[in-house]
Amino acid sequence: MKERTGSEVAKRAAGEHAATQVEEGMCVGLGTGSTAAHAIRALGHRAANGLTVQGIPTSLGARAIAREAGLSLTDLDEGLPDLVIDGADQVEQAGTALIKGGGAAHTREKVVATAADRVVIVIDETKLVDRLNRSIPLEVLPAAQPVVAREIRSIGGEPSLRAARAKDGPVVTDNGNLVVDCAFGPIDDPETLAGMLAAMPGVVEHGLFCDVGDELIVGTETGVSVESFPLESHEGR
Ligand code: A5P
Repeated sequence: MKERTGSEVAKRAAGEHAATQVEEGMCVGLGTGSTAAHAIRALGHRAANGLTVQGIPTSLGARAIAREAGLSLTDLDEGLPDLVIDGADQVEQAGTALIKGGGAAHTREKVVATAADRVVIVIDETKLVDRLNRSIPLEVLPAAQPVVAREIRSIGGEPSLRAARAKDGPVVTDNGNLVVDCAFGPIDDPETLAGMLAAMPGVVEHGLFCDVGDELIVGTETGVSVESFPLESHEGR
């Protein structure tokens, strides 16, 4: 579930830095969320100043921001992205794992990231943790929700159907499915958990991304740091 953390200044620093990596003629996957939105708007400015670029949005939200920014849009049928710029809800300080799906867009985000040559993750520094401990969002077929909930409990998780804020009933994704947020406490072995979640019938996609990112841009109040995955732990970062 979405908790707003981190300053807009830090998110903007990360997003705008990522947008500088886009080169003439590229096809760019456009991530979802407030940090990726800064990258999309910065790309819109660059396009207005002559950069030729095409975007593949990962959600209806990203699509709306990209259209407002004046970007040309395309889809995976027309070509695969050279680069994806996307946010995350939590990132392991050391390793390759991160959690996405706070905006219920993780299925398309994972598809576009998997299709891309390079994946750039943009976050503010509040998202970095020693061990992942947020709930993992699952996109679930509506008819499968009770079965998935039982399976999650059987592996020690606590499932919670995500409720909509401005509508009665649950969140419905861009793909017409439900979102079940699953609390597991601190996650020691994200790869193993990712495999278990992926194997559950009715789970369209889970929000654990292991070994998907290539580069991490962390925004702060005063600038950015850029690292390659797998990340190394930095004391006191
Ligand atoms: C969308 O489903 C998520 O995966 C987002 O990428 C994530 O929630 C990051 O959003 P913010 O940049 O708004 O924190």
